Amino acid sequence: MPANLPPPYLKAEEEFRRASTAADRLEKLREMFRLLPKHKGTEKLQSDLKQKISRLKDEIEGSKGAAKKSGVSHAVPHDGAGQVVLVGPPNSGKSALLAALTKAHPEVAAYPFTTRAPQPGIMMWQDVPVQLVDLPPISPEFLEPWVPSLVRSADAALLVADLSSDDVVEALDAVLQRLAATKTELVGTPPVDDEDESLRHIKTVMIANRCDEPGAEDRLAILRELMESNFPIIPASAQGGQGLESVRDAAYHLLGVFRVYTKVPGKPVDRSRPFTLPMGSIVLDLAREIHRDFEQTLKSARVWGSGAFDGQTVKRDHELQDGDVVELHVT
Ligand SMILES: Nc1nc2c(ncn2[C@@H]2O[C@H](COP(=O)(O)OP(=O)(O)O)[C@@H](O)[C@H]2O)c(=O)[nH]1
Ligand SMILES: [Mg+2]
Repeated sequence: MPANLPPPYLKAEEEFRRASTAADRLEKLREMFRLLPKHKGTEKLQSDLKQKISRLKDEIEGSKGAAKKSGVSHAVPHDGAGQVVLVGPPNSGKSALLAALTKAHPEVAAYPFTTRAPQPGIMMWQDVPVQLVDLPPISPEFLEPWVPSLVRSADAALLVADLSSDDVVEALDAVLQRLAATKTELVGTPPVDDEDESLRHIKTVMIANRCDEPGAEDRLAILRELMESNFPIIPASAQGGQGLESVRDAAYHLLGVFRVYTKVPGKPVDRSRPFTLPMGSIVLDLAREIHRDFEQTLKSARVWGSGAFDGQTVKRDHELQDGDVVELHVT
């Protein structure tokens, strides 16, 4: 958590923690968003607050609206280090990418609209599990009503382009426009000072899929010319395997997290499962992640790894680095 949050914000946060109804919690979250200074250092917090507001709003509306009547909820509980949705026009290869990168077995077919429900799968990036979620396509004529809220509650998106189609750019524009109409904007770089609490920016990388198909190279050149200023573009083929390792890297790096390993005093490091924390996290953030009570009881920590650190004792506000090994000392 960034230091120096203003007292009115902290007060609202305290009231949020104590709020007992969903409506009160929503009101407090909105107040926190209003009171939060908007700058680079609070970027992650801004995005977390918007995500929480969006989810809580869905929850409140869902419990009185259509979802309850039909008994169907399409929400996908987050898993792993973060959730990345696969978004794009029909037949671009979203399901094929999920199948190539995870152990999930979505239906992949040459006809559009094969995917009807969200399909999650776990992709490994080194030793970190990342959740990918395959979604139904978005086109000028077609948008499942629950898709925007799933995109809004994700941590990031892969926008999948179809390099086998001459309409590749128009199809992507339609996807972006339909989502924007629901106040959901896919962007390469989210703004750091956005004051509109209802507008969600989702950090996105474009995957130019089906790069093995005839004519793909020319279409890729056009795509780069028109859209590379908005999104990083990674050419790939779910079928041929080209570019898939870059897609894997991109999906992980979109999450903006790093890894920390923990050890108990006198015991070896637990390498089986890294903790993933938002960039810039400090020892206290790790402690909170492990156990609520550690916030109060944490005294100091020892860190191995980053730079000069080889078991040095550090303070609670010491900033951690990727790959650090941390031993927490509590009272
Ligand atoms: N040549 C080629 N075909 C692909 C690639 N990715 C998907 N396809 C084919 O494109 C069609 C649509 O794929 P699918 O994953 O169902 O698309 P979705 O509608 O975006 O989920 C299927 O026939 C796939 O086999 C690729 O990278 N190269
Ligand atoms: Mg599909």
